[in-house]
Amino acid sequence: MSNYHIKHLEEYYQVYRKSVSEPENFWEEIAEEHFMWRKKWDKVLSWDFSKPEIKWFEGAKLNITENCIDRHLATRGQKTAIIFEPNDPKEAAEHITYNHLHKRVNQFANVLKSQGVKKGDRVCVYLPMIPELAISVLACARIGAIHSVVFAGFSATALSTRINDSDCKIVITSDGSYRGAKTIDLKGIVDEALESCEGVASVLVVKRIHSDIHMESGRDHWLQPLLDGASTACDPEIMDAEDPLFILYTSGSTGKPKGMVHTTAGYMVYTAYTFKNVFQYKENDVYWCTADIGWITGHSYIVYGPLANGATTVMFEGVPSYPDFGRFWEVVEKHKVTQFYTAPTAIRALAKQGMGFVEKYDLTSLKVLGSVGEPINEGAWHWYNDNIGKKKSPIVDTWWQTETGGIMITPIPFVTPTKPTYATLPFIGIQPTLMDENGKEITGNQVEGRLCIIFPWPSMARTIWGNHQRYKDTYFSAYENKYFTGDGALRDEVGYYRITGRVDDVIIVSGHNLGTATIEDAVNEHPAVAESAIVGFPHDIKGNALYGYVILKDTGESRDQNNLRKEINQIITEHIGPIAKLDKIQFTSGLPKTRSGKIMRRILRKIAHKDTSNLGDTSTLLNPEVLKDIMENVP
Ligand code: 6R9
Repeated sequence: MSNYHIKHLEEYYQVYRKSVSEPENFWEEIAEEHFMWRKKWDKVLSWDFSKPEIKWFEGAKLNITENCIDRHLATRGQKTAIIFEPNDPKEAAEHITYNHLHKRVNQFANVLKSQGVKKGDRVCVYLPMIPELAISVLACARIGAIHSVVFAGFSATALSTRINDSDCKIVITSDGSYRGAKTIDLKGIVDEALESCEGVASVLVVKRIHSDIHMESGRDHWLQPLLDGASTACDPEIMDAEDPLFILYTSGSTGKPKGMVHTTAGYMVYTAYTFKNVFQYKENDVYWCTADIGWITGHSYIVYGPLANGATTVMFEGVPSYPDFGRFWEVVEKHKVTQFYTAPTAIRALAKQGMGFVEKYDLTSLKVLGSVGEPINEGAWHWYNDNIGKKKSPIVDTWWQTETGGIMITPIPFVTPTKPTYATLPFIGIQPTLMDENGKEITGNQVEGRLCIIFPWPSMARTIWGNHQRYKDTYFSAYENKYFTGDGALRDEVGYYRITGRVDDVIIVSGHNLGTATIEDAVNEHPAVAESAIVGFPHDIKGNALYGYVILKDTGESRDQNNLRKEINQIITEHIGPIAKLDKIQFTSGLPKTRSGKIMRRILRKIAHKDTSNLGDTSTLLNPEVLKDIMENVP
């Protein structure tokens, strides 16, 4: 029996039992046999959820890029590590071997060093899905700098907030990006962001779209000439197991994004191990995850997990709809993709286009299909299973979070029998539980509650950058000695989990986490707005869309509501990005509030869901009269 590669259900249960009854021994064996260490650990695990403090493999020394690149060179040097598929299908794909990757990462690492970047410094990466994105991330890890990748769809304000929060000293960007038929002026966004970032001394610019951009002298440098002059050798910085590897921001219930901090050894071990099993990865497979490296899915399952296994991972620059809705399937055929991992929102959008775009392509290479980012509805699950997987490629509905670093609840393909809309069973080493609203654990099956995890796993985030108290308050204070996920879930009669969605003020739109508070802050910036409340409502393709209730300032003059709607969405685009635009905006005279002044979102949500037959308890409302006004004026 191999604990590293699980091949049938009995083995899963056996390994699972071991992983929870003797977790230290279990993870020690995995770490020992499958990774390269400069020095082994003194202690496998120490933890205290009340502080909270979690340490895995303390005392160990390693560099994650040695595990993701160097150790493969002897046997897989000529093997393709990354296939880059450009936005435009007419542009040739690029195959980067492990040998090449090694050289390019080292050169980039040397460029970073020449710019004064040292171990522990924060580096902001704001790039489209081009090879330099993966390479810059690995180059940071090579020299022990902490990368903070900001998704290149975020606005200048969102970018500057993130740069300043973690004091990045350097930004890596490009002259622009391709997105379907459009180009985006990324460098212009960086320039605007840097007007409010004093700590950034240099900007490295990748040439991608060859546009004529402003280069600030003394600050901005074209990357290529620097790379050309850099050595292809760079000794890896030897890191402690618990040294931070990266910061990645995620939305929270209050306005400011949370910089989740992931550390080195545990993250490496868990992402590699989950990748191997959840995708049943075999040596000559071609694995494709359609996420952007700007999100955790891209960090763990485009870069680190696949490369730690010596896999071939596809990086796709484009969008599913360009040049037409067959693009994903064309890429599957072209590169003979074996594992395909995407989000329900993409599946729904493609399903809507009909089978014409699917039937044109040969999808017989596919073995495993994955889903991530939001609950997958039954219709999308079946469409994916019937038409893409042809009922022979199991769907792994993988539940996890930026905070968890790796996949937590998931079927193992060909091992766990799947069930539509269910993420099924906890992965090896993961101990979930359901809690009720009064803090009591819900035992037994066929129950529903709030999803918590009762024991540490290697890839959990260790803190929020610069705000450990917020880490504790957000994740470890709702239930004593438990990590609270923010999600609701039900457990069926055989113990399978189904994630029902967020139970806090985070809304998942097209698989992206958006905090209502951040959007409200943006809306309130409009000079005519007095107050606002944002809730989610169901949407065919996006899963959820955003509904804004807006109170206007009483200025005595009348204003064109459609113009106001446009202006409000424009402000949201500037502050956060187009993904946070409101689908519906209702102007109202008031918002339902409790006596303590809290907006009763539960009621606003029901109205947005057009479910007004029973609004629940409204007796604690300070101003019940506003409900009538709101319900009568639903747009
Ligand atoms: C990996 C990722 C995390 C939130 C999470 C949950 C939702 C993710 C899901 C899912 C149902 C799944 N979520 N996967 N809900 N089924 N398979 O998406 O991380 O961006 O931090 O989002 O996404 O609500 O709490 P992140």
